[in-house]
Amino acid sequence: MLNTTTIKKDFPIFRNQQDFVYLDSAAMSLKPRSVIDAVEAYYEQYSANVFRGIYKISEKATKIYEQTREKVAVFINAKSEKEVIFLRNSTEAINLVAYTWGRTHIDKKSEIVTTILEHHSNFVPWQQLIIENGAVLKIINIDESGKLILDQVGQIITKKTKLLAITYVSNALGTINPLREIIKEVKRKNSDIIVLVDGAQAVPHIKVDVQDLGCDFFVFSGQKMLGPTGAGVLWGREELLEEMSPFLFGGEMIKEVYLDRTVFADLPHKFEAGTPHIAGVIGLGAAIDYLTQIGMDQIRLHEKKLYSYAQEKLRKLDTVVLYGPNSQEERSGVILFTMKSAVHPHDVAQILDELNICVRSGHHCTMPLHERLDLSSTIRASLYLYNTMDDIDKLVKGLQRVDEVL
Ligand code: C6P
Repeated sequence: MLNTTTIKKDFPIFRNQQDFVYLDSAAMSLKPRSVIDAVEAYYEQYSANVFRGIYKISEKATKIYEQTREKVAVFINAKSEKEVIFLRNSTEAINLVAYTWGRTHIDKKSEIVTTILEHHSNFVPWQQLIIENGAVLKIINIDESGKLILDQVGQIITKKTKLLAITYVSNALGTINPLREIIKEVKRKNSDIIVLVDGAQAVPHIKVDVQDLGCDFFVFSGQKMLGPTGAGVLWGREELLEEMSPFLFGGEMIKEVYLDRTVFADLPHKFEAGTPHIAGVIGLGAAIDYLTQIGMDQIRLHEKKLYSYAQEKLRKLDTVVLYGPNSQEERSGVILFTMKSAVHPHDVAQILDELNICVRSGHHCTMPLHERLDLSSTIRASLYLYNTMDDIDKLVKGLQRVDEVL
């Protein structure tokens, strides 16, 4: 297990919130001192715009902003930092692809394939596109354990399929999709298919290698991986990004502007119109340093052990129903459950909050998945590197309290 006593000391919130059990990192991770310091240093010491000034503090801001791009490229094993685009979050990144690549390549004769596991951010942009242009949206289902029915993958792909939009890790069931195999199979059936991976719940928790996965686009959000809000990433294969038109037009995404035409900037700046979230990106760089120093393999191991422990304790409790795959290898540290007594998840979350335990209740932005599970609402406790077995014990005690109260 990770040394959580030391790790907790790195996160000021644990000093500011007494007896605080944070089990909602899938929604938003906590921030270590080093990330807060990096953001503060930018605002206090060199808060200039990037790429615009030829004075020292602007050059420093540009250098550190661009260094983060290099860090991201190494972190996800991109071929080049030109393939790393800074945007606000995963949602914006998926919309960028839907509006640029999607609206150029997908027409009414096309098919898009996605899965029932998707977060709304990797579902609604494609649904809206097919409503607009008459293309077909096909959905890969899950089995009773919450894993994708892999036989359906090969069957659903046709010559008309243009895109597979798929999550790496489900934010609700915690399922880790065997992406490498899925992508291999999909491309074997139709080598022209473009694969977009929603990595929002993967990058913070497991080692990601975009080249090894064989995908074409990959998105993630800094705020779920110890970084500030408002700084996320779109990674795309260089050839694809090169041929795509810009999403937003304006400052910094241009090379030359004439009265009748504009020559756009080279990658990655072509997709970063306007002043970016400089402090956020710099903070993301510090978050990557922190995660790298701890080690992604160690983080994954820690979460696996915690989930195992939680699974055992919650099963013994016999008042909850757990959802998602059983095996630690096939799932992340997301614990999704309902109470056998049919207490409403919001009531459970409220009672837990009275005990300073933060969990999420509702549909977790996965309404189609909840409909598939025949549930309108669930409770989700999600783990990260600062969580401990003691946190799980407190959750279990909290749920016993729920049973007493309701
Ligand atoms: N899921 C959760 O509590 P943004 O908001 O753009 O940073 O991330 C969107 C998103 C996309 N894909 C997946 C798999 C996600 O889990 C999320 C965000 C949060 O589950 C907030 S709804």
